[in-house]
Formats: sequence, C-alpha cells, structure tokens
Amino acid sequence: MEKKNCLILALDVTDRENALRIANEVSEYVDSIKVGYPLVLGEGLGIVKELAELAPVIADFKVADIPNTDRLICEHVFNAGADAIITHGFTGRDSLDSCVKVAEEYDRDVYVVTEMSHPGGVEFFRPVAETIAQMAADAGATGVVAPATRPERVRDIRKIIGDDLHIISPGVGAQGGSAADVINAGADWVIVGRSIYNSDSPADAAMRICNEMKC
Ligand code: NUP
Repeated sequence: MEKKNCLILALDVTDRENALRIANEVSEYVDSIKVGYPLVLGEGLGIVKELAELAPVIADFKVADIPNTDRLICEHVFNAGADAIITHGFTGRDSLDSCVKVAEEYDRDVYVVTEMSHPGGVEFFRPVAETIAQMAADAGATGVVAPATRPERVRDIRKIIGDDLHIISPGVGAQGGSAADVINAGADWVIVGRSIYNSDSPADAAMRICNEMKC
C-alpha cells in the first residue's frame, strides 16, 4: 500500500449503501479501506470488489486456523479483489507460512495481529506479542497490527521488527488512542472506524485526523 495520508478507514458499517457513500466521501484522505466481518457478513464478499475501485482493500478476517483452511480463506479473499489480509499469529508458524505463501503467489500483503487494542487485548496477547512480532518478521509478512491505545507497545514492537515491516495501528478515537501519538511511536498507518463513519461529516473527520498526524 502506498503511503500518502497514513490513514486506513475501518469500514464497519453493515450495509452496502452506507459503505459506498462513506468510502466515496473519504477516499481522498485514506490510503486503504479495511473491511471485516460486519460488512462482509452483511453484504457478501462482492463488496470488496466495489470498494477496491476506490482504494486498496484490507480484509480483516483475523485468520486463525490450520494451514489448509487458512490457504483457502486467503485464496477466496485475494480472488475477491482484496489487496491484503489480516491474520492472527497465535495459531503458529505453519499457519502463518500458509497465508504468506498465498500472498506471495497473488502479490498481496499479510498483516499479523501482535497485541489487540481493546482492554482484554492484554490478557492473553501481552506475554506473546513480541514472539508473534518476531515470527511475523521471520515469516516474511508485510507487517503487523499493534495497538494505538498503547503507543509504548508500538514502540516495543517496532524495536523487534525493525524498519522492514509496517505497523498498522487501530484504536484511535473511539477506543481512546491518539493518531499523532501512535505515529510518533513508530506506526506507519492508523486504522480508524467509528470516529470517521459515525461522524456527521466523515470527510471532515478523516481530514482532521490527517492534519493531526502530519504524516
Ligand atoms: O487489535 C485490534 N483492534 C481493533 O480495533 C485489531 C483490529 N483489527 N481492530 C479493528 O480495527 C476493529 O475490528 C475495527 O474494525 C477497527 C477499529 O475500529 P474503531 O474502534 O476505530 O471503530
């Protein structure tokens, strides 16, 4: 994904009409649009192709299965037009390798979740986040997902993965994180959902976040 605004829209609305309206309004401010279960379960995987006409799409399916099932999921998602997929790492190296292999075949990107941004994200992830980050680097993933709610953890994870991998960081706004703080801590992109799509003017909200980051 090309870095222009350091902003990724998390499009967690559940219907096509709203999704396309919001995506159109903010497309000039975002480098990518992240879709996940809420929108794809609401409208089907076909929405990926429609959104991909506006911006590269990251499919946030937090893939977490055996290697063969992971492979099938990645193939479906890339065939649908997604530019990247988000996977979990706790399922182990063989599962991650399977996603990275498919991504290489399709020339697409893989991001691995290291530690989640919500309060419960520390319960199980905290002790293994660094190990998952190292595994993501060793496996040749494109980057990792790390919490904007804890910029100090983004800093820790950056030290492990170095400069070759990207960090995409959710948790800005509705979850309490600051876009500028997490970019200063080493994130490449922030992922923002509710603060944009619930705003009366999604474009203004996106523009404000871009201005705050000055990326
Ligand atoms: O650790 C994570 N935290 C998180 O919020 C990993 C994620 N993938 N997300 C996703 O980022 C979450 O599912 C949602 O799509 C987005 C954040 O949305 P919001 O809190 O800005 O509305």
